[in-house]
Amino acid sequence: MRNRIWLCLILGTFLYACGGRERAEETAVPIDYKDVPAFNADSAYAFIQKQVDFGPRVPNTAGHEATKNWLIEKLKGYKLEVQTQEFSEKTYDGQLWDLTNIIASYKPDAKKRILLAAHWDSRRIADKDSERLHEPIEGANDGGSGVGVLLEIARVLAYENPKPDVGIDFIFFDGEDDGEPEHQDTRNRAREYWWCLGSQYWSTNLHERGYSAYFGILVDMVGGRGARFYKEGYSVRYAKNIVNKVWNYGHELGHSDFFQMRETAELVDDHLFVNKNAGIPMINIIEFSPDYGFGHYHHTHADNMDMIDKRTLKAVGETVLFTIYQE
Ligand code: AHN
Ligand code: ZN
Repeated sequence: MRNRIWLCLILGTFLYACGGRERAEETAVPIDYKDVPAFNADSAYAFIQKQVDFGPRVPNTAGHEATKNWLIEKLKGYKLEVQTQEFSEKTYDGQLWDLTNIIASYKPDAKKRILLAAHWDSRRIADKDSERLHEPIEGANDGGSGVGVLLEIARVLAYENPKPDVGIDFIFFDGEDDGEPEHQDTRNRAREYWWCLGSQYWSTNLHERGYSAYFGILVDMVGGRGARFYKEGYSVRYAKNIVNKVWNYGHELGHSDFFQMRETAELVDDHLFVNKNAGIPMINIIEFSPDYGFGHYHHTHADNMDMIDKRTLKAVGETVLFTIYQE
């Protein structure tokens, strides 16, 4: 990949009024980017397929358990230091769910660290569909894609060169996608947010005392065909400079179709709790349009492999990988 992009800075055009002369001064300033290995979208795609093949990753089910074991083994195979955080939470309908956050560290002794996150559970209902509303979705994009992109980054760190200078912590949050159903008249007020159970737990019970990171990036629904990523509201509120940096990198890499320079609403997602409770500035790369909101597939049975596009995975994966290599 090119490691040098020339930025032409028009330093100034000076008009000399006296004498009527005009002089334009233009200087080309080279910006040295660190070299970055390739992000393999085929590999990320295969990781999504694998998750979908395990079945819905709904807590307290066999598919969830199988996916958990596969994820842990996979991350260990990439020579990461893997820790799990097991806990139980009550759901809005009174079930007790066994949840597991998975933390995998690259260069665990490096001081400067970047946190990369995705949720690995999937939704137990298809409440925005018109049929089979009470059946779990496959969650290829919602759940599968974020994990697929992060696993591919973990593979690159293990097998490709060069290596980044910073340490990286991957966090796979559990229990993200169990917000109350859309069509429901009585709210359970026992807790404020039923979404994001894993990140709510981790952000108030860090896996290591005093853990912090320079910044974090959450990826959620990053594989959809024709996806557009806008600057999400909480990301802008808590980590504006990181949003701008990542979006600018996306453009430099040629992914300006995907990374839209426009803001969208504030979305309750795992990054909110990482920002609020852990005090780590974390942005969210998520498909949510300021015009029509979530994609048509969202929380429906259309969230399957047919709507995953390797071009989207590549745009996001390349941009996130590039970002960590520049630190
Ligand atoms: C809201 O609907 C407010 N947050 C949903 C976050 C989410 C659900 N991400 C994936 N699924
Ligand atoms: Zn969801």
